[in-house]
Amino acid sequence: LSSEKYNIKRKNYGAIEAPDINYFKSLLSNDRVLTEESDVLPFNIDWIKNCRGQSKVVLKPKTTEEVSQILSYCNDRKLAVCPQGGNTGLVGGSVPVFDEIILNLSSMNKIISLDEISGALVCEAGCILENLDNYVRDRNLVMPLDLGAKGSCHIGGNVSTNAGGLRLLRYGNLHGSILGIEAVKADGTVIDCLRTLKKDNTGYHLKHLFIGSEGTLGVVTKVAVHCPAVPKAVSLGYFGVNSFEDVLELYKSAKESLGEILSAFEMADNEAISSTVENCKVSNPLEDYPFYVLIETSGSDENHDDEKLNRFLSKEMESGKIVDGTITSEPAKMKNIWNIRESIPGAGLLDGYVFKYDISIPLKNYYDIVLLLRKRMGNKITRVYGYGHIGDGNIHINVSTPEYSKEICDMLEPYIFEEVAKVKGSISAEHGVGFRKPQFIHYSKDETALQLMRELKQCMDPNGILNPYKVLPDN
Ligand code: FAD
Ligand code: 2HG
Ligand code: ZN
Repeated sequence: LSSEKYNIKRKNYGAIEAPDINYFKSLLSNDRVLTEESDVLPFNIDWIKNCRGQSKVVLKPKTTEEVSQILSYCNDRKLAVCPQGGNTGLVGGSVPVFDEIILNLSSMNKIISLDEISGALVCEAGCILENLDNYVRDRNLVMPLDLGAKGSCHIGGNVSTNAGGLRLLRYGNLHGSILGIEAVKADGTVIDCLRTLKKDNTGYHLKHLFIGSEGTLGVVTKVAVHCPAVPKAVSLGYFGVNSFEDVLELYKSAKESLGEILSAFEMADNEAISSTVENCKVSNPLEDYPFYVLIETSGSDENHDDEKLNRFLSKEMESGKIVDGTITSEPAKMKNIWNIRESIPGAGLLDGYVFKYDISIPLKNYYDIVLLLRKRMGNKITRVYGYGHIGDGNIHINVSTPEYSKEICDMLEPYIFEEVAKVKGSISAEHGVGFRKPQFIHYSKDETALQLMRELKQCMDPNGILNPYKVLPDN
């Protein structure tokens, strides 16, 4: 698929020429300037194969200084740039639309320091989340976020999208966990906000500008993250539930009964799990139920935590809200259960094509859109299913089809966003706006807020070279 289907025009940026490539080669070693079509291709295509750019060059800087020099040069030449981390983003933000230069951060992957007492980790933006988690776990700490893409996504990408994930319920969002950021502005200026302090009210909280701005305000080059202590006792419950009302009741009850040890509360409907079992060849330890709930506890006292979880289970089996289930503290078994949950995003791709929606919605309306869509789409699509982070009021709705179809897309959009706007939800809870959603951002953002966003963009990147066509709608 190409960006042509969106019917947008290339803006008036410079076009890459041979002297530009020579300049980049003089700055970086030859192997960090990719220009062969086959080498560049994977960097042009996003994870869900929805967006495909036509970039001719990938640059892989190793240092902040190199990023600064590249941006300063691009800004002078008015060459557009697409910052890219692990390219796992789900809204087309990480790949170019036309011929933007791909600035891939994967070679900036060094860990700089870890304060084992405070838990402050400082590293380069291109570190892979899972590598960081393994590193800090060896030192009795954990990363404060976890997501299915952990094996590929970068911490810089996580920060730039303000990624949520599976344990936001426990650790909060990245605005709380990111202690400091170093970023490079479009003109090459290095902004040094790389402190490791928990508290710092000296003026405007500039680091937050880079959290969730999806590469449109600057390139994140280093981050300082607060890592909590590794929980000594972790248990996972995986339950079959008969109705969505029961899922909500269970959430309320879990908060009351499990309190401070509750670390994840996820749900998936029957079709989310059955399509994953079918397409990804994973096995489901439970029979068929309308809904599945995954509850994780993380605490410091195994006996105390187990007792709490078992008490919760007995109570809710008696009440009938949990119909069937399994609880385990064995790492291998917990991994298998998480693997079912984390495989859901990829399952729809194996049906052919998948339309993905990521919405925040009041819990009482949480599942309504799935039902509305099933009715609306009938047998025009392969399946519609809902799953996600109940604890954060964030549902993912995936609609799979044999292949991309404009007709189906037009039936889904803006319909879904209109439904979300009716209940004052968000049309993008945790994945961002990227290339896929700027034209719909107004369903969740007021014009005054959009105007301030434009002013900020103008101030930080007056030539508009950073990730054009993304996040901000055209006027
Ligand atoms: P990319 O995809 O490369 O880029 C994402 C955006 O950030 C782009 O706009 C890009 O321009 C910008 N960017 C990247 N790096 C930088 C940088 N250093 N400086 C400036 N801008 C930059 N997301 C969630 O929130 N929660 C989930 O639970 C979750 N689960 C996922 C599961 C799977 C299987 C997959 C494929 C994706 C999932 N995602 C999830 C989405 C995605 O993984 C996250 O958005 C992730 O944070 C993106 O990181 P990345 O390094 O791959 O960034
Ligand atoms: C998840 O929670 C991710 O698994 C991905 O945010 C959701 O692919 C999706 O729709
Ligand atoms: Zn998610």
